[in-house]
Amino acid sequence: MTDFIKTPGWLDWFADPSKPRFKLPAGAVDAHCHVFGPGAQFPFASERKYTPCDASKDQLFALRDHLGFDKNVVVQATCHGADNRAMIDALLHSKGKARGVATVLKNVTDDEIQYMHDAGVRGVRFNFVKRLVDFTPKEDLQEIASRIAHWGWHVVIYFEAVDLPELWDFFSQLPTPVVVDHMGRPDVSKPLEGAEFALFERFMFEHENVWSKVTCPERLSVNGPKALGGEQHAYRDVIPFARRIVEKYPTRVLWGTDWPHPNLKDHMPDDGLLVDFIPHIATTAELQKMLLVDNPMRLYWPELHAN
Ligand code: 0GY
Repeated sequence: MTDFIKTPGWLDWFADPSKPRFKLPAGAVDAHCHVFGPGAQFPFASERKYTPCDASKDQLFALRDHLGFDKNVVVQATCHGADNRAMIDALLHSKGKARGVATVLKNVTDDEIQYMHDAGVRGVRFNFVKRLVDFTPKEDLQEIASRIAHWGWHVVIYFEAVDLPELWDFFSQLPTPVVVDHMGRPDVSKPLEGAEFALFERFMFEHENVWSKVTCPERLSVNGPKALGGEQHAYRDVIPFARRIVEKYPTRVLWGTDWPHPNLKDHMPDDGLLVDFIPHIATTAELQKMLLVDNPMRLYWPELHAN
């Protein structure tokens, strides 16, 4: 058994989140969250760039129930590399209430893909955030994408806004639905109408297979979590960016908590307050139902989704 020592300064997830005031629609899906280990059972990968606290499947499912979600999409965290056992273990113990997104290497076999599919994996994640992963050649990713397309899976991409121009052509030829993490991480201190976010909007406009997670205000915000009263909400600087994407592309957006919130440096969000952020970016019951129920069900549980 290995004892892991957390990265210095690591912030643990919020142990006692508030009960959200916003009532989630029936069947809501937390479409971006992770499990970490526990390290003693599922050791963290040797190539990891951080060592987190433990965040088990049971703790994730308890949070799901506390917040009022019905289902989870568990995204493989980089601290586990391409060893998907902790994520798959969560899916297998979820009683059908979790689906997953894996990290795979080019040498993954068809049998392994089939095993993951049967466990509930429906996508792979390609990560271009340099502080999180080592470089993988684009040809390898291209090969993986064409393999997993046969299972009807999609590709989740994580990148920083400044890197979109360089990655545009590669993303454009992916043969599957493509889901962008956290709106491509816009710099929200730049204008909503500025060139950087306009490029991301153009990316969604020109590619009908591209979806976006309108997630992680706590990661993107410069204002931070303090609600200043009146109309000023926690993470208020992120609201216009997320609302723009929700309103322009209501059928291609997803929302998730990002629990247990890896690598935050200055504060750990109260997950209840994160749920209370949702009605500020999806302002009608119809938009909320698309964001939280219809869209994730179409992508992750199509067999249960009526239309
Ligand atoms: C996120 C964001 C981060 C980390 C990971 O897999 C990961 O390690 O995704 C990050 O550090 O920005 O979506 O959880």
